[in-house]
Amino acid sequence: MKRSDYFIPTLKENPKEAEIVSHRYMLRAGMMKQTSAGIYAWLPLGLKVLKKIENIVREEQNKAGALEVLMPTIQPEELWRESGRTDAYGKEMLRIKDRHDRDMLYGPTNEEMITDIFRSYIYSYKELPKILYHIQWKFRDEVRPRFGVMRGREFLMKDAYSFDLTPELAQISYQKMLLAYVRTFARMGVKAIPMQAETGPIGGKLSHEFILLGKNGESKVFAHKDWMEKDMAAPGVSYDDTEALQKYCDGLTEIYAATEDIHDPATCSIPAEELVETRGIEIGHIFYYDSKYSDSMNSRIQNEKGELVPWYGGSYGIGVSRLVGGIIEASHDESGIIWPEEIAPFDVGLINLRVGDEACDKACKDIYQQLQAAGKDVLYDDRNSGAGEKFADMDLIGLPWQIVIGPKGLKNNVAEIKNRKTGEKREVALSEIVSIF
Ligand code: P5A
Repeated sequence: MKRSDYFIPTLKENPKEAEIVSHRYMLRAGMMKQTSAGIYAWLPLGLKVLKKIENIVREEQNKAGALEVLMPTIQPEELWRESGRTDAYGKEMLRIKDRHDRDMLYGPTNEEMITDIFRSYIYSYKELPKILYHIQWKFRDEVRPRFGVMRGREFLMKDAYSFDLTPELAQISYQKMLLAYVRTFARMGVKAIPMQAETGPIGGKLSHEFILLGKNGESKVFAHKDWMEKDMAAPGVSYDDTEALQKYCDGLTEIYAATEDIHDPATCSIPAEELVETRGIEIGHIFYYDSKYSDSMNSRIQNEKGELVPWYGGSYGIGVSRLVGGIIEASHDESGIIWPEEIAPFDVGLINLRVGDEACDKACKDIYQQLQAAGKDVLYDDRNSGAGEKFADMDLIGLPWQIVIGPKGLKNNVAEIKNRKTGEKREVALSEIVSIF
């Protein structure tokens, strides 16, 4: 993509309303624009990152055996009357009346709707287990939307729902999602710790929050001091091997963190001297809610004996839009964002230091075309502006690699290559550039 054809409205000044670094950088890098408090329009660069995150979430859900559906954002309130949750979200729930005066709402979550879908079609234990998920916008009229996409009113969530015949089988679905989450976040280049948590308005018996540790986190947490070194992704464990899955989940307790509210660090399974206090951002939350929605919404299935029995379920959320901000919180420096490779909006940035100079233009065009032919997504800064501005913009946008082409280097047939994360720069012969990436 040529920068001159693209749309990245970068800002030089720090926007006043942005209190934390991710919000500042998202606005300054022209990734999104606020349209109402806590509601954002995603601009091309921001949308690219959002889609990359969404796709990793989707691929890992599919690998764990979850099936994708797409439910609407607008729901009939009737379903919530059945579950008895009409008031569970209080003023956070945005209620709407349609032209026939029917009570509708913009969904803050989808337990009721998925239960209604399930009970309409699935009657026998033979069709279980099932995990259904979707990636859809939610609305919660937060009292204090803040920190940009981190606490929005409209936000993108991946929410999955599991259905099993017994509580024991439901545990396996829960464990599958737990492992899928660890793998999902590892692919995004961030480490999130599963931490036992309260179930809140979702209800139920067991829940884990996935906490991305960082100094701007909303809640205070305690984690094992070696949390960064502990490998959690469990490469050998298969989703079909229930024994290995169980063992894996049991093993995780050694790095569980605890929040101030829920666990007194003194009661945590980790000895006090091995705990460190830090802050965290909740990027995912999983719940086991037993037969709560099966019972309240009168949804029954047949067991092996032909009896009508409840099913046991859980729900599993990931804050997809929150992750964009969360990852920036975890990966940035004073010049801007440092995207982990898998979610970077482009693979490489190409800077032409002297637009209009025949040799520079030609070398850039050649490298741009060669990289594209090799399947790389390149952002080519071909604007006729100063070198300082181009460097600053490229650092702010945070692509993993930069290639800089200028008249000096071209005399020796070389370009400068910079790694955004390490800052390391080196000269590379023009003919070798493509083979590096
Ligand atoms: C789990 C899936 C649920 O709603 N029902 C379906 C369950 N859980 S949750 O913890 O309330 O939300 C799941 C994740 O969504 C993100 N999130 C938000 N992101 C941005 N702005 C918000 N206002 C917001 N509220 C929740 C979080 O990442 C949370 O873990």
